[in-house]
Amino acid sequence: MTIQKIVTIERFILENQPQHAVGDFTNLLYDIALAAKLIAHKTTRAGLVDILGRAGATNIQGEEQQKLDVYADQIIFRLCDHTGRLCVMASEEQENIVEIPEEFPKGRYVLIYDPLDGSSNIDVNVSVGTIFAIFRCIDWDLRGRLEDCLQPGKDLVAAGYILYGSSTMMVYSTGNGVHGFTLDPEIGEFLLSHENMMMPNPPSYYSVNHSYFGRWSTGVQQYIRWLQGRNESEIVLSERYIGSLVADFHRNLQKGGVFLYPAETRKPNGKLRLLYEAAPLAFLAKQAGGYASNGRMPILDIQPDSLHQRVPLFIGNRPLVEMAEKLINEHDPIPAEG
Ligand code: AFP
Repeated sequence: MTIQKIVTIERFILENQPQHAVGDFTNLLYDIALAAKLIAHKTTRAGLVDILGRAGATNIQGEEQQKLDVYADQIIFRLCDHTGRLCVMASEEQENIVEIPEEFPKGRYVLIYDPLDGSSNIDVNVSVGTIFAIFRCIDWDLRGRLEDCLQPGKDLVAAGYILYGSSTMMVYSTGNGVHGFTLDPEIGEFLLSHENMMMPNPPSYYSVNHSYFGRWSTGVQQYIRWLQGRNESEIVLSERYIGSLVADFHRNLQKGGVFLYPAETRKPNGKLRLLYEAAPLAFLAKQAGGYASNGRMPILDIQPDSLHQRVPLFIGNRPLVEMAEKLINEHDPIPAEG
């Protein structure tokens, strides 16, 4: 009988930390793993809110119940503000950058996070996720500024997500492959379950919200027809769409495919955020052999100009994403500047 090695996330991070990583970076990943456990503990109890009290209602102790996305936001902030590892944070839940309080030391890294993406799915017991991205602080002598957060995805030093699904999983990359860990709730540890994840070929799925079909550009409509195996393509893909980005991305990472949230007439830049969603997942896709584009250029090359900037997203197996670029370039006029 072969005995499989059991590797905890702590051990894996320590043994695989990149050359450039200092202790702070390794510990920052531990902090995120701990936040993931605390958030998972709450999300798995979310179905009990009707019995135990709704968000916004008052619980037995007279305390206000928090919404889960607010809770997740505060957990990450409170775990990371005082450690001396960060110079600044930015959260999808907050309008402006989240400064490190003056009383705490300043660190070398920038943490960008979407604390609970897809939170409208929680009420119906569908998977949600946390997405995170780590940059280096631009000027180590200064306290963190907006400029530290507005870096292109190609400068990321790490990115990942936590999926709160039938199991809780943490998937991350420090630029040396994509690795997945499953939380064993009995012992409270993330254990290595998916080492070196690569998008398989041939791919299996395409994922999109079809209800916007009439509001997409001609190029995107042509692309959808191509994905469906029409227009003489030889593609054989099934459609799967959850409407929870982390879950949709995670499925396609394991089964191969493409996820798209294009621009449409009512959302000229799409819905998803460049810094909190698109760039970190683009970093992971690249590490897994895939590719992400806004339909014209790589997501990782886009220089953000504001914290909550939105971007059209095409992400998955490279040939599938490149076909989107081709059809968009052939059929759609280049949007005017400004
Ligand atoms: P919520 O956080 O409002 O649930 O939005 C989730 C999300 O940002 C992303 O996770 C999904 O991929 C996308 O929106 C789904 O949007 P549509 O409902 O327009 O398809």
